[in-house]
Amino acid sequence: MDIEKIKKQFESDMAQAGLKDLEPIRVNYLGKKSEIIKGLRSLGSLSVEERKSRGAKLNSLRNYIEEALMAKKVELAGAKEQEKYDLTIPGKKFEIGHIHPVTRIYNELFEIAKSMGFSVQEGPEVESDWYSFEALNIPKNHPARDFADTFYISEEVNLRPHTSNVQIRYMESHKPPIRIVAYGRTYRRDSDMTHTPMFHQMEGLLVDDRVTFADLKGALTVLIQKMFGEDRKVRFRPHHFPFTEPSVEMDVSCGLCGGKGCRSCKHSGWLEVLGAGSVHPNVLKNAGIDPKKYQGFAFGMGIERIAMLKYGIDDMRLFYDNDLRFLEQF
Ligand code: 2NM
Repeated sequence: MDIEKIKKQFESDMAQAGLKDLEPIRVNYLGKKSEIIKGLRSLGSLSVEERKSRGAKLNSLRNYIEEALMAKKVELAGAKEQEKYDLTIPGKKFEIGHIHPVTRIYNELFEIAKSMGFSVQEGPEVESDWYSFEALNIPKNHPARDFADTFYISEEVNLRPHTSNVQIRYMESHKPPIRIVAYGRTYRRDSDMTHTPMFHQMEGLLVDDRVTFADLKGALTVLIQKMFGEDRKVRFRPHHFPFTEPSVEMDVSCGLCGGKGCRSCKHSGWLEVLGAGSVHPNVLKNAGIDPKKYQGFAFGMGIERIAMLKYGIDDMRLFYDNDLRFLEQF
């Protein structure tokens, strides 16, 4: 048996081999009946000298063939993989999540409120008639209590229509001075361009023993100018809420036209941002605080509404469609 001849023959077989040919080649050269294996088996019949030199040559050829087969297999399999994929196609963008615009507004408001000494509080979304209405000085015949406006679980239990329940509960369990903002989901039976049945609020409450309407105006001016920009003007218009007296609505000057009037501000130059007022004595009393000793101011705002003004969004329902083309813009 000529070892060099076997090697040459192997190399020429390998040169034309495809993936399917490798196993027959292996059997042919390294199988039980192959020259090499038979040669290795019959070493015992040789002299010690011959056995050493022939054994070494046969083993080295066997190793060479094994390695060559392995290398060829990797090479051919790799080529086959490449046929399956078009490596010139550009990579896909890796999509990562976004902070929802409502969460972004909340985070900004919380930071501002905390910097002004307010702590952030939350409370139940399913609430009793007392905390949603009665304690807030909202009379039984008030339109807000109508079945058409509020989601009722029963006559006594509702989905809170505002977060004011949190302020009442907080006043019950804490003595003044009180400085809190309440936040969370609220529910009203409304659905159009500017209302969704579930929406978010942040309400603030300050109670102490020498609180005036000037404190309300000063604090809310700081809050809104930090939120929208120091260059924006603010104004307060008289309003009515059952839980505050006197009550106001607060406007910020339109950022698009600078107050001159445009489509965005309905040609008034102003955008409504929140409602506020001095806490009604009945509300303080209902929450266990003596209205002769203490006064306070409170305010409330809709988060989606603030986000719409800040980002120029015209349809509130977009916040809850979960369309990534919308959400990705924030
Ligand atoms: C508003 C407007 C004015 C308000 C009042 C209270 C409480 F509980 F202290 F009485 N919380 N929030 C309030 C006052 C909310 O939203 C437009």
